[in-house]
Amino acid sequence: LDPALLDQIIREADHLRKRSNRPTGDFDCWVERALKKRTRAAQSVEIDHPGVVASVLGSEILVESQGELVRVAGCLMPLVVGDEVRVGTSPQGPVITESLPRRTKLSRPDVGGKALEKVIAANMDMVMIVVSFVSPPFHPRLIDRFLVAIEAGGAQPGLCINKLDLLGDSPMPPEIEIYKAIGLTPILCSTSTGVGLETLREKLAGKTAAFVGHSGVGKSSLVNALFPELDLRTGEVIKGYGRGAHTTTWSSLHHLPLGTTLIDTPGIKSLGLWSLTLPLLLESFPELSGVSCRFRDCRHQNEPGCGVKQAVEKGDIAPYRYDAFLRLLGEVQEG
Ligand SMILES: Nc1nc2c(ncn2[C@@H]2O[C@H](COP(=O)(O)OP(=O)(O)OP(=O)(O)O)[C@@H](O)[C@H]2O)c(=O)[nH]1
Ligand SMILES: [Mg+2]
Ligand SMILES: [Zn+2]
Repeated sequence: LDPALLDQIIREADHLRKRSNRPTGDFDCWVERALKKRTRAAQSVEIDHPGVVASVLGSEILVESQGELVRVAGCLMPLVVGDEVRVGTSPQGPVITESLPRRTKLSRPDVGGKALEKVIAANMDMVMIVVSFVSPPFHPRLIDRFLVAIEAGGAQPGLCINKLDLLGDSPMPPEIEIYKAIGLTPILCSTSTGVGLETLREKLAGKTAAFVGHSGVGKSSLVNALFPELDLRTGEVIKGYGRGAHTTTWSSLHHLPLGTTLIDTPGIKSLGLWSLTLPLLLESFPELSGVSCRFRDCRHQNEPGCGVKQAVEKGDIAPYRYDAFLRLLGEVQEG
């Protein structure tokens, strides 16, 4: 018998004894009872199957398993949409028997307690940052923040700019070329006219992708456009404010034909960065980390002769992105 398992059984036996009204008798008897309890527990869930968490509503979890949605009540595991689990049937109903390690995740600090990590979704190959033209207005600053959070969680970033129909004859914002230059070519699209949707579909083919961004940019509309049978709820942008009405209130996962899986998420007001370090920040700015600077551990901030600052002055690094870097540098957790 494995010594760790033996230890565990002894602990369980001791626990049974302490909880009993008559904690007397030979300890062996309590070990025997603990073993019997284990056997019963093992019998009550005979088979479990792989599944993926499709939505989480408090302790109620919807798991997609074997092509069906299974409702698991009273689950105490800290699961998020996209988590891979095993689900089985106990006499009390469906239970999650195991949650598997996450391959990737997207996190932010918990709004309630900043020292806690809040995982938005797990196991996606790509996180599609969605922004819009005009309504809500184009907010490129959020893109830089998402790029850091996505890099930290191990998924690939994508950028989708929706509501192209609203741009009219106005010129393209200059930031679009800047993101192209760092390899994040935006997909310009409109769910109203259908432009760009085929490109988006191709980009996501066979992948698991989460749609993230401000409220009202059209995340749910895009998921609906890619898979019309879904009919997710969408909501008007509040007139005069240029903001969405926070229509989607929980994340949900959907399997599309041809092996694509999409995760719709609620719109966020702002994105805090979870455990931001200087190395992570630099990895999120490939155009900065690619420049050689003669100082080791340089913050590329005020150091005289810094290679990055020289590259900005020569025009090799977009001042807009360098400015974004400096803003985020102020949020780096020291030590
Ligand atoms: N003009 C225009 N309107 C769009 C487009 N895509 C979506 N909308 C509208 O924008 C509004 C918001 O769309 P949603 O899909 O609910 O936005 P969301 O990002 O899911 O918002 P939250 O769920 O609140 O985070 C709705 O009124 C949509 O009809 C588009 O390409 N062009
Ligand atoms: Mg939505
Ligand atoms: Zn430097």
